[in-house]
Amino acid sequence: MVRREIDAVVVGAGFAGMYMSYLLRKEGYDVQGIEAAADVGGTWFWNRYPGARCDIPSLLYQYSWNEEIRTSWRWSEKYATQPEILAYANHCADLLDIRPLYRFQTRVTKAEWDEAADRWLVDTDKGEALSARYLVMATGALSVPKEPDFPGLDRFKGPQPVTGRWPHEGVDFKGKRVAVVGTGSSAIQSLPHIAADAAQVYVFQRTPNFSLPALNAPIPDEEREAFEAAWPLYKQAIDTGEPGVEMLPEDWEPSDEELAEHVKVLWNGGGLVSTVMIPRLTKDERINEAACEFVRSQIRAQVNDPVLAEKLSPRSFPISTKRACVDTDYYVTYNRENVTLVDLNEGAIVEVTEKGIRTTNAEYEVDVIVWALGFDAMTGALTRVDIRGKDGTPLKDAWHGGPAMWKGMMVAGFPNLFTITGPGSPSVLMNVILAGEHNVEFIADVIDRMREQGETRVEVSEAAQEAWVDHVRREAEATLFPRANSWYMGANIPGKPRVMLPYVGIDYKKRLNQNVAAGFPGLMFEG
Ligand code: N01
Repeated sequence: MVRREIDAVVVGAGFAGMYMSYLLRKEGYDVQGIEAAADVGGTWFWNRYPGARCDIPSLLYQYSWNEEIRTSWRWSEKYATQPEILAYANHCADLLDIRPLYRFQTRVTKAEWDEAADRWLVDTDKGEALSARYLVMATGALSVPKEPDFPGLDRFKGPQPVTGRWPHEGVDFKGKRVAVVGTGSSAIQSLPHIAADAAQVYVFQRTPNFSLPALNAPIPDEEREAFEAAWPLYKQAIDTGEPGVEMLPEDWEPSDEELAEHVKVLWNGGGLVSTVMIPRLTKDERINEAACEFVRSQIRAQVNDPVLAEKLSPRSFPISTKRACVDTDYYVTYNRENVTLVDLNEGAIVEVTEKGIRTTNAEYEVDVIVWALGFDAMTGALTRVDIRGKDGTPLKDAWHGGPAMWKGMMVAGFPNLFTITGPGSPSVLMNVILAGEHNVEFIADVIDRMREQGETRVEVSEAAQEAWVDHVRREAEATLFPRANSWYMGANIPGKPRVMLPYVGIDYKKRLNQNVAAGFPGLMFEG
């Protein structure tokens, strides 16, 4: 087979993949991008369910590295909708002239390390065979939806859209009876929209979630101007890893009254800020429980029926150990006559029938079933490609006991393979566009150094990887995160090793900068 020889394959055309491809081309490398979707956007290409929005303020949820893009784009609302973010991704792709680098509607099926040539042999489902010095997986942390696996799925006659892979033509809920299964962010954002159209909605809930009000609104001009004035300082904070805003000290020891007041003030500002601005929220039980109880009191204040309010109130995990949701009108939607909560703790789903969903208690007849079951997060997109490292070892086998990797970017035994926002990096715990930038720039630094030194191969040492995995584990164990059955812990996918996937430390970018400055300790270069 004749393989096209190039410098790098970049898989994925989300924000991280586009930046990686752009940077490599700019530095003179021959890059081939590969993307399963028909166009750019990554998660924002697929998640088109009604109500899909970002939970990071839009002024912050954008590339920080390109002034032309930043100054030529104007976000309309505090939290951008999926169509607006997708339009932004297209705007970036146009300005960066990125599309010629990509093959769209193409998947990498296999990537095998060629030990003799120091190259990756990459195959696609369109029959293309490539030989690349570097393979960069910019495949996203939340890109492989968890599929429903209930018996009888095929019997149901109506549509069964999955939130993470929403039909482009949309779904018509007008006058329909609808089942929404799951109560994570995707369900919480879509329910008010579905309920406004549908005749009847049944929400199937296994575990209630904490949701915070978005308080979304158009961005006032003064706020835009203030942001613009503060931008140089934000940018500096992004690049150095310093906090961009003033925080209370980590050893803050408030009285119960001070704590309650602080939580209330933050809640009134809306969004995830209510959680990130509370020191030790995910470390200190007293502080965490105060925040939990405050949110529960707000659920009681919004939901008319006290029994229903209690069912919607999380009690089984500390707040923020599962990602808190950000909503518009989620809880008050339960006051509508056409919305019914089906508590799966009172009767689990047994099967999907021709007419709907049957639990141990009843059959719910519906016209549409919306599956909002989440994702095989952080590892799913990597392990579903047949990636084979030295000695033909499959990545899946190397990760049998959990994803061992260095700083979420490199795996021992897999030379010249890079991942972006992978396990062991902050990834989904921070603004993921910026997390991607941090990884892309580090990877570009490694590749540039290799060109300068005439090297053909880089691999992380077993010792450096072990030390990092151990550090990530110890940091997580000092928090309340392991108490939740969350996708952070891999607990939402049966059989997945229970490991805290993202890195909870707040020093990641500083550590990357130090590693570059010190000449990449832990990495072994050859060639
Ligand atoms: O998924 P989830 P998501 N039977 O995993 C339930 C990001 N995101 O797509 O908790 C019955 O949170 C499951 O129940 P349980 C964001 O980072 C961001 O909503 O396992 N129920 C849960 O209720 C988010 O955290 C935005 O008991 C089953 C739900 O399905 C992440 O994506 C918007 C079940 C899954 O919730 C994932 O959110 C949307 C079963 N067999 C998503 N299996 C923004 O705002 C699963 N469930 C940017």
